[in-house]
Amino acid sequence: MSFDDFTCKGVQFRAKVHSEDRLKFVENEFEVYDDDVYNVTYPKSGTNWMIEILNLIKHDGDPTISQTVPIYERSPCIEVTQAADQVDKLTRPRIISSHLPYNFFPKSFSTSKAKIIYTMRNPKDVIVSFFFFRKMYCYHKVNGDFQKSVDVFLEGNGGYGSWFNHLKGWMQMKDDSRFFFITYEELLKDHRGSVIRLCKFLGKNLTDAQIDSVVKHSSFNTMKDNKMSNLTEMPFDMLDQTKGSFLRKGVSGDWKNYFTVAQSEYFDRVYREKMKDLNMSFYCEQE
Ligand code: PPS
Repeated sequence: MSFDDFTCKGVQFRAKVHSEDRLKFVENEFEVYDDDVYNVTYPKSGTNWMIEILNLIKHDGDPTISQTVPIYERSPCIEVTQAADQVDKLTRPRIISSHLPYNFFPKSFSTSKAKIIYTMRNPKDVIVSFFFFRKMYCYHKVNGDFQKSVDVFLEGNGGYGSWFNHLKGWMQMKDDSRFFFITYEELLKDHRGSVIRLCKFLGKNLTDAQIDSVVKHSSFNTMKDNKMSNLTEMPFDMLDQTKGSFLRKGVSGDWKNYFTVAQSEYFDRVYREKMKDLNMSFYCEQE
């Protein structure tokens, strides 16, 4: 735990970007609109990729907004203190991101018709992505080697708490018609098919050409070249671009390059134990 972390309902948050007041406001007072779309993820699971896709779908494949408005303003994180104004300025239908666990989400969602898209990623790749992100993220430097990243993850001591609790919490919504579940690995394997499924869920009828445009402008290389999407415009004292790239590799299975056999076997044992009560299997487990 770093000096500026705090705990709320047993989950760790960062004082630089979170506050108890904002968390309480979001949970108890934030007004969810029926046409809202929530992009929910555990961090490093494809949040920004989904922001890009959803905004392109909203604008029928037109990339103008993607090329002119920073990605964190297009779909700000509802719980981030500094993003409160940006959330208030969103045009409808609002596309709002969140890493919040299920039991922190706005209570007014329960009686709304709003939609939630939950993206899951192979947790071993989440750990690798985090490991490299922490090197450039100045607000929360975790000193330590890769083993430390694995330990923090498995103990649930990082920001937003336990990955396992996050997934299990949100899976309570799996049979709700307002809930769409997808994995990062499915997006990678069938980008276009995933966009079509998302359009169907959102009730958007796009032409083939418009779908092609969504896919093209949300591809890894296009996003990496787009300064409105690659986070190079973030303040340097927050994201040190000399220490890495936010759009780092964008692949699945990169964990094989960093986990030792022993780390992987240990991870698998803990994973099986922690997931046994969920009784579900996930596509990304095969990657
Ligand atoms: S954050 O900080 O929690 O909001 O990060 P998040 O956006 O959830 O995850 C960052 C990882 O997503 C990858 N990414 C992509 N992969 C494939 N295609 C596209 N278009 C794409 N956009 C972002 C990004 O590269 C990070 O993964 P790694 O493994 O570090 O490359």
